[in-house]
Amino acid sequence: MIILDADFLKSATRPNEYPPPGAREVAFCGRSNVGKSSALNALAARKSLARVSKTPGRTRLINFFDLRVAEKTRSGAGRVETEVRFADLPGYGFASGPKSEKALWTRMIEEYLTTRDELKALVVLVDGDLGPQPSDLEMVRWAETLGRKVVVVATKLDKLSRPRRQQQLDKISGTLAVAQVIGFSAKEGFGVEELWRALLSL
Ligand SMILES: Nc1nc2c(ncn2[C@@H]2O[C@H](COP(=O)(O)OP(=O)(O)OP(=O)(O)O)[C@@H](O)[C@H]2O)c(=O)[nH]1
Ligand SMILES: [Mg+2]
Repeated sequence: MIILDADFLKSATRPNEYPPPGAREVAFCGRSNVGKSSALNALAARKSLARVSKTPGRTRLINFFDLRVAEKTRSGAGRVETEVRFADLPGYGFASGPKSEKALWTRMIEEYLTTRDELKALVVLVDGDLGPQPSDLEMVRWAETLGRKVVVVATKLDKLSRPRRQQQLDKISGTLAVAQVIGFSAKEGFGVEELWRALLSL
């Protein structure tokens, strides 16, 4: 994948602040600190397009990014350009912080996922080191109930030994009952092409 452009568009909390309809949207969701913003940066081939932090709860608003990418055609002679918009969501399951703030975050995410017409697919990121959590299962089932397409990604796989990686991918796909889980590392950069392919084939 060739990244032609990757730009921050705007931040939003409520529907009236969402950007007007543009390219089809892909939202990144998952528990706090799972690596949503890092995965977005890896796909965009930009180090710090979205803000990354060791402290969970870094992303507090819905951040929209516009990307323009190019793929070689099968023959290799030409290339196809595609525009896609990414929405980096705040994480769920953030344990500390005031209750009122947590309720606000939950509402922000729920409102976006239930009402946004432009949303074409949801990337649900699961911590590949930690393994699947009840909140991950809840998110996948809920997205399916909404009729949203889901792509499950296991992050931070660089932290596991090679033999453990496949075991963990199998465990995640089994627990979440999904056919495919993409093994990913923003740190080492693997899984990026596979995730792009999954997103563009939807
Ligand atoms: N080893 C390793 N660390 C990672 C990877 N991806 C993210 N991290 C680290 O995990 C921490 C959280 O990353 P973020 O991308 O900010 O996570 P997030 O899901 O956007 O977090 P919130 O916005 O707080 O919900 C940071 O310290 C990252 O450097 C990865 O693939 N491998
Ligand atoms: Mg983030």
